[in-house]
Amino acid sequence: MPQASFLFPKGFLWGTATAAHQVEGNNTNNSWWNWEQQPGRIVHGQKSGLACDWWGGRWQEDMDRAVETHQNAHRFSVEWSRIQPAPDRWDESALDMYREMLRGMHERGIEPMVTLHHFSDPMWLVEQGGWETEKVVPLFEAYTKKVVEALKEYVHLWVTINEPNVYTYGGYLNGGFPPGKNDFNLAMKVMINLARGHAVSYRAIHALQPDAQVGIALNYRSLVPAHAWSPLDKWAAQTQAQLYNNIFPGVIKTGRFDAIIKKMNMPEVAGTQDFLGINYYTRDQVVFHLLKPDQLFGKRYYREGVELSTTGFLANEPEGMIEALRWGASFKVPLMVTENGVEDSGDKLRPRYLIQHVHQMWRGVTNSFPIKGYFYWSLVDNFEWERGWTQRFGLWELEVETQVRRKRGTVDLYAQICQNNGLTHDMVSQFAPDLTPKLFPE
Ligand code: IFM
Repeated sequence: MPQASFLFPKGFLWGTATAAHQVEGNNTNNSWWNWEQQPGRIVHGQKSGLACDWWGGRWQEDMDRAVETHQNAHRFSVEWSRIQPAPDRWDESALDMYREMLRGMHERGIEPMVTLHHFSDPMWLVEQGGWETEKVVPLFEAYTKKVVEALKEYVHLWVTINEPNVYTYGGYLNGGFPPGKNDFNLAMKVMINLARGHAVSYRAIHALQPDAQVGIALNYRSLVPAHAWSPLDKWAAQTQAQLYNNIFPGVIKTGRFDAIIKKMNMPEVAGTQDFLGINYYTRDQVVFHLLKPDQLFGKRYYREGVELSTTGFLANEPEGMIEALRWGASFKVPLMVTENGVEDSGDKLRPRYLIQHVHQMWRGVTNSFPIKGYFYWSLVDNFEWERGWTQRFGLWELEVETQVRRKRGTVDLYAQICQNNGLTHDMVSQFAPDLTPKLFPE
């Protein structure tokens, strides 16, 4: 059926996502900049440096790229350490800069989605214990109020906290993120404070802007038992899913914090999401591993024979996308795919990956899952945390030293998807012909 296409509902948001520390450059006053200065923390000792130089103004040319390719939305984050450089000081000029960026997006017809916390913390907060103590909660509330008062004129969609699970386990279990600790009990304390922080932030936003839509962006990992016949692998996969995927959206829906070996009631955080943002990238096989609490009692690996990204960081597992959306739909709020993408410097896998994931998302729409938008990660190559510049997620390639951008082939595909509000037979035959018989069987 060559004329068939996979179309999305009218008003669907198609955009890309970025984060302040990864694109702005010279964020010298936060936990990640500090981490980058420590030997051995980042692959090859790489540093964020100028990043994509958005703070120097290059956000404008990148937003031109976004709009020229028919994107109608962009998700980005604001940097707490810029807005509040010291506990007793707000920097109005930083807020002015974000207002300018937001105006620039609106002028281009791009709907912004703003994330308040995307991994980086001000150093003054780190020095007070960061998210390890409950003191952070009113501080995050005050920061939220300051930002929302300044930006609400331009913003309707807010993400309070990006990937609270990755932040917690990266910083407090596997140690790749600052502060590089390995302590399950402390990790749970941090997750609980993140939930409290989210809830006060949610309420502060609504008090200032009653019609705002507020959610989190959760990193959803598809976790399947390595051996379907093994009850232990099944248990390990379920345990990991509970600890990794379910705790956070669960507690902010029901008020019940359930980390299996640490449970508590938190009624004050219940019912604090208007939408659920899902960051979906990949799927793991899980094999039981009792002596590895730091790996959440399961060893994870990619299925044999699966297509891998350039550095082997991600496996192309599009079926995990519909699984993530089905899971998301169980929370009974609208869904946004707040991130999805692949590191692929040669742009070999990206077109297939994009087509297959958008196709799975369309299956979600036809299942009546309330999916409202899709944000490809990312617009341009940017600083990929502890993996530095070794992983290239951008639609545009970035030459870091010169700041030159080069368009990758997938740009034209994504532009067509955004313009047509979906995938067509022609796009698939042009960009991933081997998928045509699978997606469009005769
Ligand atoms: O770059 C990150 C982003 O900051 C959070 N989600 C995953 C992306 C790719 O690793």
